[in-house]
Amino acid sequence: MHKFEIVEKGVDLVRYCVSQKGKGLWRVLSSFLLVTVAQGQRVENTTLQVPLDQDALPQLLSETGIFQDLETLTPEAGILPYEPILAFWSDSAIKSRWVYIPYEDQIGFSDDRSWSFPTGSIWVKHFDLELERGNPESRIKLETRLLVKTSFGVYGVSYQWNEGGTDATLVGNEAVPLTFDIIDNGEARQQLWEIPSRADCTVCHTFAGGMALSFNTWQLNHEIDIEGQTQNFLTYLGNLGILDTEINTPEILPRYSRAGDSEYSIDHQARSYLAVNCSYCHAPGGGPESEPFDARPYRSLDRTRMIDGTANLDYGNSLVKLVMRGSPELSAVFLNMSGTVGVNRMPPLATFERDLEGEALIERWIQEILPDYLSYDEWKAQNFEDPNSAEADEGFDADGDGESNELEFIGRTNPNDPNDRSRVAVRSEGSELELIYNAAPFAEYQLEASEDLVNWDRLDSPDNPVRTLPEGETQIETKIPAGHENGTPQFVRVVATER
Ligand SMILES: [Ca+2]
Ligand SMILES: [Ca+2]
Repeated sequence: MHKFEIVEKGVDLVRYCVSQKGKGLWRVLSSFLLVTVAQGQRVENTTLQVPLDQDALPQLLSETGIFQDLETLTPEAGILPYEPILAFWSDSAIKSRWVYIPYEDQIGFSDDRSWSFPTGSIWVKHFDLELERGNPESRIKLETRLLVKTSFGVYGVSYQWNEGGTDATLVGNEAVPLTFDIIDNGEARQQLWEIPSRADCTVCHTFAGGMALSFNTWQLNHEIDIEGQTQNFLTYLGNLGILDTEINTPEILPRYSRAGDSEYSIDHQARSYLAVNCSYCHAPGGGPESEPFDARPYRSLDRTRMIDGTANLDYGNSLVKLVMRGSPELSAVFLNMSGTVGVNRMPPLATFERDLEGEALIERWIQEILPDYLSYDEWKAQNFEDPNSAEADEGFDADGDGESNELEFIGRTNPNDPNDRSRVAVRSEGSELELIYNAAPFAEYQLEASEDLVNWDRLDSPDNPVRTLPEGETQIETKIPAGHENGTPQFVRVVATER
């Protein structure tokens, strides 16, 4: 029999600490974290002819030394294929990607912010188009773009493929508009495409956006097939020494979700979509239209300033806000995506075709999910007679139940009722311990561990991913890895973060 003691703490965001008394001690063991990894070694590249000075670029893709076989797009040594979790919308084009980080240089890793890249890093993105949607036989090679990290920023260029698909030629400074006859859903129509100008590349590939937009923890924290083995791409990069740190427990790091990924809330899916498709501009310093909102994924919804935010374009209706809860038809963020009401479809570059799946996700988020959203100010106005009193402050515990008002806000409990607060139930089965807690729709949850109740770190276990409330649920269940160790008690708490 295991015996548990629940220790309640009144510190901000410390919900419950669970310690086991007696012999068996819950712990986090690196031996649980054994993962199969490809025994890949970093290989030096000796073929690349991609200079830091874009004026000295070779005229043909075949001369860049990126691919050893242009037909199959097999890269040269030291150039790694990769895939993001959530691809930026590119008008149904099929994209393939590779990265090169200069040998012996490393990426400066960050859990949830932009990474820093060594000068000479190269990202290669290749675009195919199916002239008949859904028919792989109709695939043609369109263009192959390079993004090169220079000492002071990045430059972007493109190589346009010839009709035979045998080689591609460097495109000049100007954009190249193209038109294709395609068959979409059995109907013949035309699809516009534009090879971006060099200046266009750096409109989106900004410092604020992290330069290489899809090369970060959020996008790469997933399992992909590498050299015939399935493994986490972050772990792989860490093991190769391409990252400046090893990633042994990628599960605890953030990641984006795709539309329809039921392990994540609709809110998480929608925020992922907006982060990928909007935040490279819609973030401070992100570009000419960076204001009025900030779509970066780690911002709480309140701090994105989307809810009831003033839209640059209100479609002639003063009721239109950036996001109007419950009303997609009054939400500029949604209207701008579809472009059916005006001509101002977003994003303004690199797309001529609507993303119907993305639109459906954002529409549903605004219509069905956001009506339940409250900012802290709105919540305290509903819960306190005088919302401006010190008693209504985030840090205050108005009902003395050990939870700050902020915590009650995140958990949607009553800040004036000491009997209403977040609860964590503990269930043990065999050697497993499970925490069950009520979760709120606009929060993320993750476990932290401590040996002294003072210093807390994320519980370093594959069982501890960032959790959001799954659709149709009210509770989250999280396992704690169990074991017997050196006699040091392991305390665990659930941390709720506003999203
Ligand atoms: Ca309280
Ligand atoms: Ca309470």
